[in-house]
Amino acid sequence: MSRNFGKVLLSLAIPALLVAVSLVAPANADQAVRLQYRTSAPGATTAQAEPWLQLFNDGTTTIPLNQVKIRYYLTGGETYRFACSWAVVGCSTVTGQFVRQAGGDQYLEVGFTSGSLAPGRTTGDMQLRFYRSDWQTFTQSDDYSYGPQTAYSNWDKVTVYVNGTLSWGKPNGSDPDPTVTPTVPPGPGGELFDDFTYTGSNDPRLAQRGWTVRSSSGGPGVPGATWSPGAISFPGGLLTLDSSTNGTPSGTVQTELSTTNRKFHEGTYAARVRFSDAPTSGPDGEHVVQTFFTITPLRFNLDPDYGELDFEYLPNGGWGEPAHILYATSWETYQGEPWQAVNTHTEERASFAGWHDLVIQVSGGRMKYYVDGRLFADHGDIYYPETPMWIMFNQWFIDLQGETGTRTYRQQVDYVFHSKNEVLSPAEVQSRVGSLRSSGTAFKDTVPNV
Ligand SMILES: [Ca+2]
Ligand SMILES: [Ca+2]
Repeated sequence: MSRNFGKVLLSLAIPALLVAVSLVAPANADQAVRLQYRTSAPGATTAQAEPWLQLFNDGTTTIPLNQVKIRYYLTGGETYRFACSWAVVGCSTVTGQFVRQAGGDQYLEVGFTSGSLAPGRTTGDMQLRFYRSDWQTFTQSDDYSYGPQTAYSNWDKVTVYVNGTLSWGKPNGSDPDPTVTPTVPPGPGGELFDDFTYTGSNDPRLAQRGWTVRSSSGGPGVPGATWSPGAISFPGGLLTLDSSTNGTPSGTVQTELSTTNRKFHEGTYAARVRFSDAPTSGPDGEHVVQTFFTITPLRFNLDPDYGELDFEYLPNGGWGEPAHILYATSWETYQGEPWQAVNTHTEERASFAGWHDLVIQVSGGRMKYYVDGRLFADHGDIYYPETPMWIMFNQWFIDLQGETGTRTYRQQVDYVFHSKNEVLSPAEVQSRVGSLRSSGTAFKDTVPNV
């Protein structure tokens, strides 16, 4: 379905929904919600705002929490990051995003991915916090929703919407009418799509379209190995990485394609990737790593603004694993010497040879990794990326097994897709890519540089 068609359906559906609501559920009597607020950081200026909230259902019907949005209004357009410190309902079900309003202000919109609130019940404590992305102190006393009270009481300067209807509180003046398309929707902020229809790694369109074919030496992989543009090709519109080794470092060729611009942060990442268990030629058994990932530079050891989200397939094991294994790994940071990794991972010991649809959603403090539509990993917390990243594909060798004869491993990628600031399900990604292809689009990049 094209995006325009979807918008038409949405605009038709809203009036019908309003009619239904006004006939069936008058005056919100059945869904009376009430919000209490306190802060645990009451200072007028602070390094971190700490609004604690609890939501009450004073009505007579159960409210699915995924229909609830809580808005906390801020003054000014600074870039903030949201975090959930602790919640009775579980921080993993609590989302937060900042929505820009007309006039230059913004609100934090808190939502829920699951759960429900029965009549007479409360969510209990939700200990939330947010801070400036540069960790500078800021003035919170001018924020509309802020109050200095450190004990819970009803607070109408934080609003609650149920199914898009204002159900508690008084919005800040420039709050968009929730029944109308927002002035600044939290929707897509640009798309990248590449079907990899290039003539070869020396095709000048690669650089024009923001790709770097790696030739510079260095890690990861075997020290002394060559990163070779000549081992990257595009037969039939498939990015093809042919990494090989003759068993010696100087005879080892690794491959990498990276976006040139580091501009990808929150949103949805997707690629259709073909992993392989066996070499296309030569003896098998090398500890090869086949990847789709995002990454930032490490400015210094244990740089907290480092970020990396990996799909890594090891067809022959490695890192102490005896056989094929797929990892999804999310990095807070690391240092090289002595080696210290601050990361979390999910693994599955199975063969993933063949084509797979890989998706990573980055939003609201969570990173969800999907393989062929199945949720493979769900990470968050300190591992959430703080800054924009590059998108990369590479194939490299952890170490060498001492076989003789040259062996070549092949990883292929059919397409890469990213939608900035938009969470798309794997099925929605398929639909979006299908629409791009049916409109004859082989490449598109509307993701702004940052
Ligand atoms: Ca980090
Ligand atoms: Ca393709």
